[in-house]
Amino acid sequence: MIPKPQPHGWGFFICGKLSYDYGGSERYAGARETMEKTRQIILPEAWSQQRPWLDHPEADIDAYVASLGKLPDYDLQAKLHAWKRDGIVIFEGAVSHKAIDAYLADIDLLIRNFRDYEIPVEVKGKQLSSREMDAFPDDLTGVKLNQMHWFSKTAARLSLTPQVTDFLKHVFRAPPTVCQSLTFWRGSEQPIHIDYPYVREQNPLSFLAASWVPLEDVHPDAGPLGYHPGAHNIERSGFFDWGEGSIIHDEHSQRTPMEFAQHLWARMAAEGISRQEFCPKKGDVLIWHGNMPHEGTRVKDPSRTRKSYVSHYTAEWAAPDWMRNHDIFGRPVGLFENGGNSFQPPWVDTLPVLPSWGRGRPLTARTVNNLARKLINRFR
Ligand SMILES: O=C(O)CCC(=O)C(=O)O
Repeated sequence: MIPKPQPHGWGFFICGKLSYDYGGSERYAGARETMEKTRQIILPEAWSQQRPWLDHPEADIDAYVASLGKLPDYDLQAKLHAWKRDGIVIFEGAVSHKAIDAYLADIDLLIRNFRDYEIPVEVKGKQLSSREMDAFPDDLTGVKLNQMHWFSKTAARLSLTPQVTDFLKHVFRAPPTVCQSLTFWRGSEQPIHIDYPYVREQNPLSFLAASWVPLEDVHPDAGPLGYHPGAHNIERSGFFDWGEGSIIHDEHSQRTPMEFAQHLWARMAAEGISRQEFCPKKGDVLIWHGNMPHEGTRVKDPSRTRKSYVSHYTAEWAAPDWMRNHDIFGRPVGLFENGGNSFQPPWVDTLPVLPSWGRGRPLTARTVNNLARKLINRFR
């Protein structure tokens, strides 16, 4: 008898970040094994020694751009200078409304049929699988959908917006690979933080960036994204010691995310760096550096939504092995377009995905095995 798959608590996503509290399911043994291996103290040198080229003071952007044969359809040179100076770039009107609407339709479908899926959802801080939920809150307050790029092709497509993948290719000097995604319906009011202590599966740690795509025009009272231009420079943000000198957060950390926020507030004040708010139009996209302090600002008008989709990326070669997945013909599993990668990791092979991925599932060792077991069971 094949045991019926049990919905997973997806406990290993805390605040939408990968954490070590992964729950006990055998189905995610691969994820668990990898994460145990990565349980370690990471010292500031790990950040400083191997950084993307633009983070080196002597990075010569003009020479780099001059060395390129073909230039993209935007001002790459100006954008790279802005990245180096501010740690933020904005592309206006870069995301197609059609692509956004297709993703909103997928979210709508998920919300109407959430028990058909095992999507990691956070509701008011509680981590759940969509299958175990009683209902979504009516106004979707406090709802965050995690890793939708695994389950929805339209989400993966938003992660791989052409100008974003192209720009990140120059930042990393390698194809960007999505390592995490978060979908918010309303302002998150998340205190100021930097991503790498939490999004830390990439090696080296410093090969990290994120894109923030509004799924609608963002009103200033809806709790826009806040960021601190120039604070991505490690000299200005400083390192935060989570305990024993480690710069990453895990279940052994002796200090809390709120202490981290206090450290960052103090650093921003000492450096005289003020906060800017991003109130974009649908179709704009903001990309931030992996060391950029950012936050969800206060929602002044709780009746307003602030639908947004965030992707975190690393360089192709820096992505952890557990993320990579190939079918029995050796083809990568996921969405690979515009020079970027969005893998569906192996444990998603046997989970239900939204129809936007198409009907068939990839023929991986896992799906073939699963099929064979189902057939044997049927004729037994
Ligand atoms: O959109 C927000 O409010 C915050 C997003 C965020 O902090 C993140 O994705 O790291």
